Amino acid sequence: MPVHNADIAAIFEEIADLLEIQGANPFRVRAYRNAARTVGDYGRDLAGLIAKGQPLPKIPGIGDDLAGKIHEIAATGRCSFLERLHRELPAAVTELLKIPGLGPKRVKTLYEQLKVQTLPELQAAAQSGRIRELAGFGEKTEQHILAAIGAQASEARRFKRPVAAQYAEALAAWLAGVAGVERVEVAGSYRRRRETVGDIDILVAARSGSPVMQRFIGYDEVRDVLAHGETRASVMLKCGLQVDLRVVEAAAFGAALHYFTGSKAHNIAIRKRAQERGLKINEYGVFRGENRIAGETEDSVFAAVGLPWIPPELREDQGEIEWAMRAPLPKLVERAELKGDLHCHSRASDGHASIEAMALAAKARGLDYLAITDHSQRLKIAHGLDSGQLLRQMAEIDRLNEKLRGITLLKGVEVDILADGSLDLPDALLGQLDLVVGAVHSRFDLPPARQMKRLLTAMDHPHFTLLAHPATREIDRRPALELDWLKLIRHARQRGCFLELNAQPERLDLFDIHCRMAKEEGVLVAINSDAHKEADFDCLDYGIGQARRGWLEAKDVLNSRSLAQLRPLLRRTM
Ligand code: DGT
Ligand code: CA
Ligand code: CA
Repeated sequence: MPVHNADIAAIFEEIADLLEIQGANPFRVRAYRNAARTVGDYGRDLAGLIAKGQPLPKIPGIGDDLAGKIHEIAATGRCSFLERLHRELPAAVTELLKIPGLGPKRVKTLYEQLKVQTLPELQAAAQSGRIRELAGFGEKTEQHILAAIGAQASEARRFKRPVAAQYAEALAAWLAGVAGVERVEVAGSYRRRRETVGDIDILVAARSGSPVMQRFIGYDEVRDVLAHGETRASVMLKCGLQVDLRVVEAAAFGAALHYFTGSKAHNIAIRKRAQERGLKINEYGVFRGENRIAGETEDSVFAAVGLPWIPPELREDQGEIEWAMRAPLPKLVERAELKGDLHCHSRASDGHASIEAMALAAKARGLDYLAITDHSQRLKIAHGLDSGQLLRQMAEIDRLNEKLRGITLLKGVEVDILADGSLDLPDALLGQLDLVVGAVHSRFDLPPARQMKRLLTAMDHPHFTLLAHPATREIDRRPALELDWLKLIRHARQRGCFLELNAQPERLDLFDIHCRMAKEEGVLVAINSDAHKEADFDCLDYGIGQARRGWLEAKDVLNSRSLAQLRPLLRRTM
């Protein structure tokens, strides 16, 4: 079995989790987490290089010790250090980490104080009310745990966008090359740009006799063929992702694309409209009696039921059909409309590149401005900057701005919002920056009312500009804060602050519904990469997908403004 970078990354991530449960030094834990990310995102196949006898390239954050482990994993598929950790801890403990809201710290407490090692033991402990007694847990957490165990049992695993994209795009490109194939489109939740997908749905238009079905089930990454007929098949890939394929004739492609794009709720609402007009609609077309009156394009399908084409991101039966009947649909924001990025890190805190390198990477991706927002001092684990370091960085940015052409750097900081809502750097200093990005990185467990107060107090600060990743959720890892969103958004408007849509694919925070709420309340959203290295600017595209699901247009997006338009918006007047 070949070892992929993702396999190495998964081993490092597991080591970090187990070390944290053991209470190891946080810097050591962080080193493994960073290494997991770096290796996972690394473009070239490391095991392949090693197999060819080539030396490992110099990778930031990968020292001799980690390089040695990469060699071992590449050669054997195993890591003796991880195996040692496994011997020191019961195997099932890592299962507990899969419950959203249970990080290594809490798992450690559960394991040490309640001897909880498995999911059934966790469920029993929650049901008998023993978990709420533990320091830092409470009744709410206990209920969350029970709900999460229930949800996990009922819902199969979902995949985040980068993994889904990697497999879907490669497979679609491969199918496009098969003889007789006229069109290929990835449909389903992937096309609707949901933040995670349950499976991949691929639609192909092919001439009769095309070997596309055979080629699909023979694809290199296929582990099992789950079902296989003339026009449809389902396979399980080696990575655990299921792919459904439908093959149709070109004359039905639009109808099939609409049907398999979904969502199911949207489809049902459209079918009802068709029935009201005496029409029948299915994946083969729109029919009046026996006559197919539409089906070759999606446009024709919508037109047959009296609607304009609706972008896939809106097809959730969340009012898009009613809206389209009354008024033009929003012209959803596109990646090319972003003029800058207001949140990124450099080597000065936990980023991997110099400020100049980040600036050049942003420029190469068509951005006109970039705010450098390294962490503040409280976040020691990310080497947060103190006042002196930030002042020196501001001087460095001035020097770079004189030299750089075609991109302007803005001086910022990602300042920690402390538990009482105060900010982690002195006012006088924050006032000298172009923008202050505030973020919660600790005390996710505060009671909801105190958490709200914390955020509102932070926004009251005269220099506060932008609330980063407002819900603080990480998909599969940390649940969203329980916030009164309308109140938060209205407070932002009143204070002249903005909300971030963090484009990191494991965050995608704001949620789509809160983007839409911000738009309705007139609060601009900044779609930011939170880049920690040059390649991370490509994440902006995930943010665009989420923004489009939230009905955002360029006018609703702070960083679609030119630098000249942006500057006065960043200057707080209240
Ligand atoms: P996922 O895979 O859970 O992320 O979500 P989807 O939306 O990709 O769902 P999936 O893969 O089960 O089905 C793909 C599309 O096929 C779905 O969005 C709409 C359509 N579809 C599936 N089942 C039904 C159904 O029972 N009725 C209708 N009208 N459409 C359906
Ligand atoms: Ca799907
Ligand atoms: Ca499917």
